[in-house]
Amino acid sequence: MTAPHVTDGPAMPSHEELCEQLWRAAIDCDEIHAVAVVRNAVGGGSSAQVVAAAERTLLRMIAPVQERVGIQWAANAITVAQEHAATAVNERCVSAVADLAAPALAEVPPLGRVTVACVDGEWHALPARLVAEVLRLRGWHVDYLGAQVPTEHLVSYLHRRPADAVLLSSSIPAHLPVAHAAISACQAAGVPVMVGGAAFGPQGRYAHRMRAAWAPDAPGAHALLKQGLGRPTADAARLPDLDLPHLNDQEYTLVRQTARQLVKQTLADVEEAFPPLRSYTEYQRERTAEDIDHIVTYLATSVYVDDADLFTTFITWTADILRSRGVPPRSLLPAVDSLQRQLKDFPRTVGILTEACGALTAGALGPAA
Ligand code: B12
Repeated sequence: MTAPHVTDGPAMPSHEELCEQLWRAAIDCDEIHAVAVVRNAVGGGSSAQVVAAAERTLLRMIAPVQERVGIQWAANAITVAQEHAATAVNERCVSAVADLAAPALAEVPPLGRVTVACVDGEWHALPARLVAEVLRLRGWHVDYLGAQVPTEHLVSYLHRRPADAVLLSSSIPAHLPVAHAAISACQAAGVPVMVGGAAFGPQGRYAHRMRAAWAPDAPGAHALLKQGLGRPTADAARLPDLDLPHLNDQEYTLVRQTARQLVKQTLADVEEAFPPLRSYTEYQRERTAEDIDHIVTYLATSVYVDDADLFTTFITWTADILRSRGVPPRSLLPAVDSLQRQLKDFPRTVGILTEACGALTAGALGPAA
């Protein structure tokens, strides 16, 4: 006679199942269930197991769910309100994971003290918060300052509470000039700087040009911190053109200074070339003006870092966003044409616009254009 098959209750859900459960809870705005899911993912065991599971939950569950929120928003599959709600749920999950792991953190002196902050104007605090929590799990004392920290307040904070390094986060490339100013101000205060987040481009391309250390993620940040970043050199207090000599041509300054006029004229030219705009409601017109304002800001940023890819990526992303919202992406071409005419005396800027125009006509406008 064979023994009956015995199971001890339902099997532990797989990592993929837990991610799916968290996604559902986030999108249903169900904070209680979401916290139960991450509690399940962290589980129990030795202190080392809990700490490792907490890091996995932060980086391989909450972060990908948050990225999925972005993809669904971009595809117009969820609303802005749903995106905000899901982010709030994920923020609560990050806190829950940190609380679950806290008792397991060893009572040993910290590896060092770091400050984590978002650059001025940057609202994307969750990426910085994830970095802060993972560094805590790995033994660092972390002062986490959150979203949009004005540079002068960041520097005065660092004077009052010295840190071995400051870690700056930015998700939106349009904040790169501000990030550059923050990097040199912190270095001038004698504090080594590491940066991260999507704003700094593929492989931290822009970070290196701004003389900041860069890591792709929190484990990478931990590894660099352990190696030591090295104190800033005597020439740390510098004007931006020392790092980016092309700024001497003044194209960035002039595009920034005339931005308001550029937006106004571009809006008028788009209206002329794209008749459907004439019957837009006031609300739709305001959104269009906002889009053109973003186009000019990203153009200026692209000129700042002297990289046409930055603007091309932005304009093709905008084309996708417009298409998923039923607005023909071909409405972007008159805007780019108008800017090319208005800025014809600025060779670097015209080059950037020409490359973007090529990318738009080569396919980004899509079959529905
Ligand atoms: C949530 C969210 C918001 C929330 C943020 C709330 C919050 N508390 O964080 C709100 C509603 C405020 C918001 C606003 C906006 N957002 Co938003 N947002 C997002 C979303 C969906 C998630 C961000 C996130 O948490 N990502 C998850 C983390 C885990 O990923 P991560 O950023 O790569 O971070 C990891 C690494 O980069 C690294 N890292 C990050 N920082 C650092 C720092 C250091 C030192 C190191 C070493 C590493 C490191 O470690 C992190 C963890 O692994 C993203 C989509 C996405 N794919 O990210 C869009 C996204 C970033 N937003 C976008 C946009 C356009 C905006 C707005 C301009 C929208 C608008 N029209 O108003 C505004 C801009 C606000 C501003 N001034 O900053 C776009 C940006 C596109 C672009 N071309 O620039 C995205 C990509 C959405 C999309 N799919 O198109 N947003």
